[in-house]
Amino acid sequence: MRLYSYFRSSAAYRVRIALNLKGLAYETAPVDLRPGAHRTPEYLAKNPQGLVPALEDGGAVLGQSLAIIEYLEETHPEPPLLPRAALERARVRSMALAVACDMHPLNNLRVLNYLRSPLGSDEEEVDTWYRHWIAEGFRGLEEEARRASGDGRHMFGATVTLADVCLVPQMFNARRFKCNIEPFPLLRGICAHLETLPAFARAAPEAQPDAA
Ligand SMILES: N[C@@H](CCC(=O)N[C@@H](CS)C(=O)NCC(=O)O)C(=O)O
Repeated sequence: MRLYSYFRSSAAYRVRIALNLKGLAYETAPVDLRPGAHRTPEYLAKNPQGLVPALEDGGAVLGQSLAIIEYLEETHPEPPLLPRAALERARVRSMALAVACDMHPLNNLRVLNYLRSPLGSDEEEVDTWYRHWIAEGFRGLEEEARRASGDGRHMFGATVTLADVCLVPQMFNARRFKCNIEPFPLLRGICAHLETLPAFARAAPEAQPDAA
């Protein structure tokens, strides 16, 4: 398998964690977002959505991190990233989607760039925007984790799930943009634990071949 990835992409970071958790070997094909490598005809031929990550498997290329992770879950079910019971699976997906659908898209590079130009926001306004949406999302997730975590070290129950896979990269982004994460002690504690696990540590931005 080949993963089109950018070291600081939190969506790619999710897929790297999932691949590592499932013990799947892959090669990294770096796509540098800074000069716009994701908008070149070569990359768009691979992934017409023009975003990273994309996973190539057996000649097929798939975009969207959660679609990729669900594909890996179906093709490599062990260890499972979703619980067995339907209601529990839905709860884990609900937390994962809060990150992937409600938080991350508002703070994506192209959205921040659009705020700068043509909308004319300065860096302070962009930071305010960024931090607002992190705080809004984490507020709900902190409470959900309080209800669902079984041990204070995982978002749901006492094993790693898709919700954890989505949380850690989002926390990385929050720290990178100096968001106030003090009000979210449970999320911080969960991340502190997860980041010690080899599958998460090897997926971290600073551990990637294109880290710079
Ligand atoms: N919903 C997509 C989001 C993918 C995405 O937005 N990736 C970012 C990096 S984290 C990207 O390629 N951004 C390029 C841009 O905004 O121009 C997923 O989960 O894969």
